[in-house]
Amino acid sequence: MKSIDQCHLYGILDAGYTSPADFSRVARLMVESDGVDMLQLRAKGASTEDVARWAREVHAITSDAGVPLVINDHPEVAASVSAEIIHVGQDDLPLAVVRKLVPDGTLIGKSTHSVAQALAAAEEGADYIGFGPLFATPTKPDYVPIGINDIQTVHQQLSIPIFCIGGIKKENLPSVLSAGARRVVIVSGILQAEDIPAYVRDCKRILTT
Ligand code: 3NM
Repeated sequence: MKSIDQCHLYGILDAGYTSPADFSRVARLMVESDGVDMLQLRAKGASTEDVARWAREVHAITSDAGVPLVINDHPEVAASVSAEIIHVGQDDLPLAVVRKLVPDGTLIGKSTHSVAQALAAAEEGADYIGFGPLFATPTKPDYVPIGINDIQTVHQQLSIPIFCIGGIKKENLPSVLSAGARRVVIVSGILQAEDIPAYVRDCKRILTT
C-alpha cells in the first residue's frame, strides 16, 4: 500500500460525473498500470448504506492496486470498510471527533480554502490537506477560487502533504507546479477524459518529471 508521502496524483470517483453503476469499471481504469496514487469516493447526498456498498466494491479494487482509498464525509463508512483515509470538509465534524470514529491508523484529510484554514487544519492534526479551489470549477460551483499566489506560502508553512485542487487539468498542470504545487487532485479532467488511463499517465509524467 502506498504511503501518503508517495502520493502525488489524487483522483476522485465523483457521483456528479460517474454513475455509481460505473464506479468499479472507472476505478479500475483510474488505478491500472501505475495510475492515480490515491482514490477518493465522493457521493454528495447519497445514503450511508449506498456509500458503504460502493466503498466495499471500490476498496477491493484499490487494495489490489496498492492504492489508498479515501472516503469523503462518512467516518462510519471508512471504519466499516477499513478504508485507509477519511476526508472531511470545513463544515464537517472536528478532527478530534472524526479521529474517534475511525480505527487507529486511519489517516484524516481536510479541505481548506485559505492559508489560515490550512494552518488551522494542520494544528488540528490533519494528516494532509486539500488546498483550493485554485480555479473556478463546475465540480464545486459555489466556491470562490483562491488562485495560485498562496501555494508557495502554504508549502513554506506546513510540513504535511498539500494537495492543490480545483480546476486543475493536464493542460494547466505545468503552471500549477511552477507556482509551487507538488501534489494535485484532478476530478473532472480525469473522469471526462476519453482515455482515462492515458490521461492519468500523462498527468503522472508531468508531476514526476
Ligand atoms: N474540492 P475539478 S475543489 C471536490 O477546493 C473539490 O476543496 C475543492 O474538481 C476544494 O478537478 C473541488 O473537476 C472540485 O475541478 C475539484
